[in-house]
Amino acid sequence: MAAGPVAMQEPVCLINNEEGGGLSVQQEALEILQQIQQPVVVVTIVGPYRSGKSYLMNRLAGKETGFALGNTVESKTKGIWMWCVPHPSKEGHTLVLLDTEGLGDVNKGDSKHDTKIFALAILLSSTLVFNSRGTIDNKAIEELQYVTELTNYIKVTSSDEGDDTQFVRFFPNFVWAVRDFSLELNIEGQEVTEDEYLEYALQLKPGRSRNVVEYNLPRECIRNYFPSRRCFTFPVPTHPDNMSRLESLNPDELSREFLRVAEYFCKFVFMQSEVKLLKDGYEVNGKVLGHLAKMYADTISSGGMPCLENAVVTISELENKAAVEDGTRVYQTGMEQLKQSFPVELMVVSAEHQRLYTMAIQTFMNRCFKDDEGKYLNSLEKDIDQRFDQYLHHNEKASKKKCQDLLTSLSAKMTDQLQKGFYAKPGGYELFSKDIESILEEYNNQTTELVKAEEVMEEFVRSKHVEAESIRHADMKLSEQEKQICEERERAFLLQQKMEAEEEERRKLEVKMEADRESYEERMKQIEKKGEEERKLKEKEFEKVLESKMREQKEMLEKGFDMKAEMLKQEIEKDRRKYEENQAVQAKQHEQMMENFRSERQQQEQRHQQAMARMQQQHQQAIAGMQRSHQSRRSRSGCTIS
Ligand SMILES: Nc1nc2c(ncn2[C@@H]2O[C@H](COP(=O)(O)OP(=O)(O)OP(=O)(O)O)[C@@H](O)[C@H]2O)c(=O)[nH]1
Ligand SMILES: [Mg+2]
Repeated sequence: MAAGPVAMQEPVCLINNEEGGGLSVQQEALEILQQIQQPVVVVTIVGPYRSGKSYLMNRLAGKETGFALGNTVESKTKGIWMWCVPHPSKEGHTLVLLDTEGLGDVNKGDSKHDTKIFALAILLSSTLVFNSRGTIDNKAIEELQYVTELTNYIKVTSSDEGDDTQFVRFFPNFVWAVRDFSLELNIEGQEVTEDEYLEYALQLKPGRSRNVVEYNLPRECIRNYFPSRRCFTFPVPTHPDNMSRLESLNPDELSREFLRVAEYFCKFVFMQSEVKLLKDGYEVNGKVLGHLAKMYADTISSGGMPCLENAVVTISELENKAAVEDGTRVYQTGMEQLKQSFPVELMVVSAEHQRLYTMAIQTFMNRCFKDDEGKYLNSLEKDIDQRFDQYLHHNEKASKKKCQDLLTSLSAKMTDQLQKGFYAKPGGYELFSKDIESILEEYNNQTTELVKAEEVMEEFVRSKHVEAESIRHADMKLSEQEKQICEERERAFLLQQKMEAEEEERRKLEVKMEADRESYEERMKQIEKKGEEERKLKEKEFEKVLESKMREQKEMLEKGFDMKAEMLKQEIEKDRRKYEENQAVQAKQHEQMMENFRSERQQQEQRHQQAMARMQQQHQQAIAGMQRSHQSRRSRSGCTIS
């Protein structure tokens, strides 16, 4: 499972207000987010200043204190503060709580700043809590006027400035927390739920007068942008005398009803808040949230408009690069461990390569997204392939050294005897041959399955050939014919050894070919799986939007807003067309990527076949050459050895 959240004892500032109106992301917060590999659920609270936001966030964090509260009329929280805690009910997830600066503080005198904070809150969260006091009346909704300005602060694609029809795809779920609520939930004599109360407050008025348009605008924005809306009404938490020391009160000093609603609210937020998603449904982890915060804050601060699609592209590049590094690390760490025990059998290297390759590709796939052309996967493939070759080479080197050392030690006595001329006597050739034989027998026993064993043995036998020849030549015990028989035997043995060494090379190539074939199959399997997952994510995102828009359209139709319903109908049709076009493009791109991998594989296979054919040809030429020289010597000497 991904690394857990950083144990944060208290919140830190994520986005700071700079002098001159800028907003800057704080390094300390980014470093914390960097370490969070888990998917994040981001809950942000916004709302008028001095409305109890920080207090409610502390309850979500399960603590009495944390986000600083102010007891004067002056606004307390500045910028955006962050607290990352382990998610209380979703194992393996981190809950990121963002507390924001209060909106509407007249002393600030800069309503644009408020809209920027509001836009950032929306861009970063998966659940947005709007916190206000009293009731949801027109004044409260006017306090949410920032929603009407979001088209100036957020765009979905680089070309659609001012188009808000796609906001619903990316916007968080919306929760309205009404504090110090003292009314009865009763509308026109009917008891209603809190959610019905909210929906009632968001109803549109018929007509086209300026007043009606102004009245409807924020309501329409809320209805159209936020796919899900919920409401919680909190009573006053305690006696007014206690209010200034709310943080230090015991539970029995708090109103029971307040505690009940607070608990219900927290439970809802924990259970229903989803993981923050990027466009096309990719899950955001702490690291990506950090990138997003930096990108969005920098853009907004410099007067630009964050573009969600561009952000996804930038982040996918960063993440895909990191995914390649993750994959490489998994492979390399494992292979380095095996390297400790080099030399090992070729099959052991190959099996470990295969196991780690699969793990590396899986690791890559878990993190990568929008690698539509397979560019990053390809680079991981190439990197692993190169490393595999290097490890094979290291193993061969170690193996060769082991074989050489073994032969040196096994032949030490013989070398000594050679130097002392021990074999320079009648019958010396037989003694020499026997010694060589027993050295080779022992060598074979100890090097079964070691790579390069045959090659090293061939080198050894070849190196002793000159000495064998002079001992044979000088051996008075041998007749001329016997000498010739011995020479033929030596040559046959050398030929045999050369063939063994070549066979060893061929086996190596075969193992590599098999490894490449398995890797290819694994890769294709994983690409198919990833493609299917990505398709499903997009489908889910589209269905969510569709459901939200259809619900709205139905309501508009029922309430007699025919024109709005018709507009929504057209919007839905346009969305569907776009979605289908997009899916078709995606499918084509996916097929193209598969095709590229298939053709690369064919080329690789061809290269292997050619190498194999070359080897076989060289092998046959070597045999033919040996046979020719064998025959010519036979005809010259009249030797009868067959
Ligand atoms: N009446 C009332 N007061 C509350 C409630 N919750 C907190 N307070 C008090 O209101 C004051 C402000 O609370 P904060 O949580 O700091 O409010 P805030 O919205 O974060 O304020 P800013 O950061 O300045 O925007 C503190 O004295 C709290 O004790 C509540 O539900 N009702
Ligand atoms: Mg506050």
